[in-house]
Amino acid sequence: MSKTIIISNRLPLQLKINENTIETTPSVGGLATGMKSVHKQNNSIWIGWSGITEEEIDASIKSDINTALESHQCVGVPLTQNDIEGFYYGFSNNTLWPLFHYFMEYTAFEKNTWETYIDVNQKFADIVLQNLEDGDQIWVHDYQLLLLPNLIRKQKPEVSIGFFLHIPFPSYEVFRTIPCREELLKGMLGADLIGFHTYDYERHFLSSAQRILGHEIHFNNIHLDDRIVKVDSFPMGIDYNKFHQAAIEHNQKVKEDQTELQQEINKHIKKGNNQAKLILSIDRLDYTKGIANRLRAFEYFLDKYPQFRGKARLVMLAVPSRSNIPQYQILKNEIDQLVGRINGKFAEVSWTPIWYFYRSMPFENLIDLYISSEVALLTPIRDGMNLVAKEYIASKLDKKGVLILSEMTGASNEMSEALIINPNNFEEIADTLKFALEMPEEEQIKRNEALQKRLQRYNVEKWANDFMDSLQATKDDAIQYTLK
Ligand code: ADQ
Repeated sequence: MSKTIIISNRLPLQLKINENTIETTPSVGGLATGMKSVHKQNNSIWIGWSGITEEEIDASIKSDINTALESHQCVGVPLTQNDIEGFYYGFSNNTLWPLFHYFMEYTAFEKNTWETYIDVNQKFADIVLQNLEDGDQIWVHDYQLLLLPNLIRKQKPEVSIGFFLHIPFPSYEVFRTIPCREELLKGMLGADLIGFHTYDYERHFLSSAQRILGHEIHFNNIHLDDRIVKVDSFPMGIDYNKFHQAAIEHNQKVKEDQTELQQEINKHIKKGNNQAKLILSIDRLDYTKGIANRLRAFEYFLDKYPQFRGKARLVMLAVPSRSNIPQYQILKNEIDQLVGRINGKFAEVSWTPIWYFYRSMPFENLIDLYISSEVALLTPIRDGMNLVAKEYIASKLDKKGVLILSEMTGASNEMSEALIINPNNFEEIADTLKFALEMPEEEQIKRNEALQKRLQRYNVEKWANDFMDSLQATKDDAIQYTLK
């Protein structure tokens, strides 16, 4: 029986080795949750890195690790410390990530990390080829594996390959600056179907393929010498029911069963009419997410509208990420200083303007925060999609709450009922915050009703199925085309 092979940099589970026992826990990220519906089918395997380098694995437990992975339909790609340095921290996150998010000043072009990126993509290809059988479909994910589609295609010309990019694809003028631009495009064009979150990213990619490689484009098809590659947009949804259900369970909890965080929130904030409203922000600590901007805009808001001092509080959760890359350390220091300065400037005995958490929180607490906050303020400078915006809305059972969302996120294209802002315009953010905090409940409900309907319909399962159906259709068309 043919199967689907999902490939991403990381496997959808975390491994923990204690002495001689191996524990696995599922990963929480957007991609892992998103692909669950495809992966849970019996005829699918997931190939990726386990999160533990070869140097960290004792030879005596290697086979136990493989068995543990196998029981979750996973296959590990063995990577060394050197691979991770050059491929993950180096070329993926010090070159592609900043460049694709328009942070050109952070983009390093280094020959050695590029070479490791090629080697590691080849390691992934080798494992895929070892597991590939006739009739299998392949779905490759994200910017760490741009070369993989073509590496597989070269060995297996007939195989069906889909590729999805989770981050923005930049405009041609930005993309053309990278020395290995041709190799990257050729790598991606090994796929039959290339998917992006938005129509804009799709157009940028088509324009680069045309202008850099000189390919002919008809609508969204790229004509290669021997094949046609289809390019399309597939805006990723969320597991709507998971968030909706979690919110129901949250609301059913009696006081004693509530999380400590929820009890604290209740104690400090929800004090009858005199309550301070919560403004929530959640992101990985990343310069693309506009966290420093958000803090400055919040400071400006408290300066411009002093009537909100003591009446509104920013709850900011920043999840540690890539903390051994210098830019991330610099950003962490900047945020620490900003939070300290703003809290020092405005705090009163009974009110601190910002609650700042720098850590990962369990899912239960994420739900506490989504449900308890009157406003979500998400201000990325660039973001492929932004799932937090969708999760916030899905968790609002009573449909009350206001989403303020940056126009630089992919999600803003589908969420026009949210309050859409330019993350660089502090004046606009401050005015929108005031507007959000004063928005009548009927209007909140009306906006969220429309948003929820859409999120429920275009959920992550639909996203994955649409992509797979389109991949199948592309392959069928290609067969027809060759027969003609
Ligand atoms: P990310 O940059 O990681 O994803 P995002 O889309 O917001 O950004 O997804 C983050 C996910 O992590 C959410 O599902 C959220 O619930 C979860 N999460 C955040 N904080 C958490 C915490 N403290 N504990 C547990 N879970 C937490 C990349 C791209 C995005 C794109 C996604 C999916 O950068 O633009 O939307 O992939 O394609």
